[in-house]
Amino acid sequence: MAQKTTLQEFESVFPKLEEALLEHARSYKLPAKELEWYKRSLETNPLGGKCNRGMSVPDSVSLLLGKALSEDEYFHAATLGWMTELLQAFFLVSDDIMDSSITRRGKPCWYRQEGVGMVAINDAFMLESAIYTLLKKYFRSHPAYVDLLELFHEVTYQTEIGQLCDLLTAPEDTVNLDNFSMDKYRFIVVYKTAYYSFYLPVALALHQLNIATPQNLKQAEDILIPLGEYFQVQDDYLDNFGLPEHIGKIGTDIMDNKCSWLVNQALAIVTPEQRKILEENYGRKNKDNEAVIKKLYDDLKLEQRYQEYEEKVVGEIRQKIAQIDESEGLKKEIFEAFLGKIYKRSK
Ligand code: DMA
Ligand code: MG
Ligand code: MG
Ligand code: MG
Repeated sequence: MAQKTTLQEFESVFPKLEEALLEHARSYKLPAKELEWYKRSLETNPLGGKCNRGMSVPDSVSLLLGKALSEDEYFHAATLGWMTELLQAFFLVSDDIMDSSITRRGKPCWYRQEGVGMVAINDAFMLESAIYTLLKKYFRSHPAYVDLLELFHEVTYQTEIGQLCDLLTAPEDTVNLDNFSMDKYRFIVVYKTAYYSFYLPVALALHQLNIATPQNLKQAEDILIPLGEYFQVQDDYLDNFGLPEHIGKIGTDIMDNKCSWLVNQALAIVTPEQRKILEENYGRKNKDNEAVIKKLYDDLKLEQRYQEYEEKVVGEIRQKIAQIDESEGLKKEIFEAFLGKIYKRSK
């Protein structure tokens, strides 16, 4: 029988990885002050989240094996999970700068913390480097070492082209609603979110067990990418309709001129008068303009439209899961576990 990990068990692996990263920095004789800085970044940025992505690596490995993991199997799976969380930390530190965000996980964003500022850019790079330090230390002799390396590189690139498109579709000084479309939206969210959040953990689990094939990787991708798209629609919905106490962050999409799911839905149903309201208030760095858009979203009943979307897309994803051919080595429960964690989420 497979066994699900707990946040406590998963977090208990981190101190050993942190020590390995600090030891690696010490081997370069990094001075004490900078070592302390790196430690502070490592203890702030990868921690404090739900760890859904990271924990899904040991959970998937356990489901693939159909048994509870040995201590060594768990350690390696959790290490791959923490590498996913380090990748996420690297993206979030930089995303919060680029999105001018205020809070993350209920605290000020890293770049807004005491004395940090733009040093955060270098801290983001160092969080990315930490992935490869750990990969080398713990997987150098694993038969899938090169596959794991290439996977992290490819998924990083995919996330970066998604972020590029997200940013260039949301210029700070010019609002042009004609730049938005659901096709553009899909490109952005599939690349900026779905690959690293959903495909990566399952691909890592398959590689850890040396059972990845082009077939099962493709099967996993065909379900996990739509699942990741749904997850980012939820993120966009919660940016406006979620409670900061729940989501740990304050929404910025309206002021940031983002090609969000909500604005695309609004554009599909507005009257010419309402479109004018959008044109005159969207993407302005001003609370009053933002309030006008929030009111418009309420008038357009976007909350209800989101709930209809959610039921429809979840039905489609459940169907896809039911159709999986498990003879390629995958297990339906892997995908059911992901869906169960995000369905109707409020944080
Ligand atoms: C999320 O986009 C994508 C990455 C790569 C962090 P986002 O800016 O909507 O995320 P958040 O709402 O968490 O700032
Ligand atoms: Mg953001
Ligand atoms: Mg962003
Ligand atoms: Mg968001």
